[in-house]
Amino acid sequence: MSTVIRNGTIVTADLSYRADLLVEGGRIAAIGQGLTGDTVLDASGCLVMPGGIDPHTHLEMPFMGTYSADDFDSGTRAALAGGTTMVVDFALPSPGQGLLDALRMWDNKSGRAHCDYSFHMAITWWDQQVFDEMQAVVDRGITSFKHFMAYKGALMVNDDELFASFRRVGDLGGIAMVHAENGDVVAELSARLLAEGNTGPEAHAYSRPPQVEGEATNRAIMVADMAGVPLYVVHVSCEDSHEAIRRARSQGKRVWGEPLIQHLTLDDSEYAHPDWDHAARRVMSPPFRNRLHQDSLWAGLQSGSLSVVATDHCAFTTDQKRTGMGDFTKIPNGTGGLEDRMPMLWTHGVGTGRLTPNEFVAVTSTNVAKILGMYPRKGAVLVGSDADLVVWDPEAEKTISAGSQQSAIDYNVFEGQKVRGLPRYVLTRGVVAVAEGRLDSREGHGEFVPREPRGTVNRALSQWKELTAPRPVERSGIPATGV
Ligand code: DUC
Ligand code: ZN
Ligand code: ZN
Ligand code: ZN
Repeated sequence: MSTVIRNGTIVTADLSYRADLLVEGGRIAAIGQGLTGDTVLDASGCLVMPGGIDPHTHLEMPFMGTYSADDFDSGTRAALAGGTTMVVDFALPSPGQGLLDALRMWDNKSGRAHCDYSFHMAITWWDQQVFDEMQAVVDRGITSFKHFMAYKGALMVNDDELFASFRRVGDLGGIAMVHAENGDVVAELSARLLAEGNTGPEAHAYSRPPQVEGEATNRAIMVADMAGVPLYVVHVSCEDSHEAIRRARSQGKRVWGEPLIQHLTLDDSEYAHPDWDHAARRVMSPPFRNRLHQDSLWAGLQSGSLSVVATDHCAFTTDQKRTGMGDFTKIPNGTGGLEDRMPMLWTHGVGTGRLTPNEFVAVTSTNVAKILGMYPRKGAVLVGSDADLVVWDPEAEKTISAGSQQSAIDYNVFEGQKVRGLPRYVLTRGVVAVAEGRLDSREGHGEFVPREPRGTVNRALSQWKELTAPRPVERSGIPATGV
């Protein structure tokens, strides 16, 4: 069984050119002119791109007393429907739970996936067992480790744990990831706001100003530099953290920033909405910011100081959100976006001239695959790469609505938004999952994608620092200590 995609323009992170594409055995078998195959997909007027990779999802995750409502079934259906052919989800041990135990839970849940997937491992507590199990996690092909600097009393790790874990990740050749918000300050501001009678969803945003994110991002960068580990900062929402990332990158540090489609296109006026449900449905951490911060994020994508666009898809129903009525700190944090990331970024990025189609491919797919160690199996249109492809119709339009979405929740934060640019066909390892814009995918088709460690060469720590690392000095009576 072979498939030919004919009459399209192939668009990669580097190039755009007219060619047909032959898919066989789940992979790209040939790229050229006049190719033939058993099935022909017509890509006239369309762009043939690597399928999107969402580097940041939370499917069926236990969180804030409940579970995120989209699982690997509805979540990966949503992904495919929107042109995303792979998700990287977070295996999240509850504090005290072993990493491999958590991984078994995620292995079970992910059996329902309609598209390929990988995992990051979260480090939510620290002891010798965690240290030891990290090796086995890397051996499984999970090479990125996420740390929460917020959610005090639950998932948050302190600086000593952060430093110890970062060093371990660096030694294993992996990359460290952070949710960068100062959890101590957030807890303090939240308590004060509640005491003053600010119980509504808008107080969630007041409790997490840009400064808490800028401070934590800068701290994580410095700790990563001292630990000698590359750093990936998830959901960069504001200039304060973007500025820290820009500076680090200009110093040669291996630091990447990931804005979300929500922060790029929605702003903090959502929390002033008179309808409690409307505002609570948009409660996520970090919260939406004002337009100046949005401009900073777009500028980062344009200049390359920010590397990828994700969703942090962590969807909760209105009923779940309502458990936080009367106390904003109990509103489950999270929003959806998996189905909408690609069309929204195309509409607001390429459609406005902020991004070229090639840059769109880079930030939605290729850069993700490169940073996370799965390029060119994923994120590429090359002979031998997995045939995870989207045939993109730049003229197709729709209005986003919860009524027609794959996600299991009862609303959509982008409700009513018109998008221009949608998938006509989506292929997951060669199998057509969307045809003529209609989803027809199979539960259980998705496979786990192991990823390569980066190795210990491209560390955040600059080479000159390693070469000139201070040696212990022997002086009489003073014990020698190294750095
Ligand atoms: N932020 C959210 O909004 N939800 C899930 C976890 C997170 O960090
Ligand atoms: Zn987070
Ligand atoms: Zn509303
Ligand atoms: Zn997240």
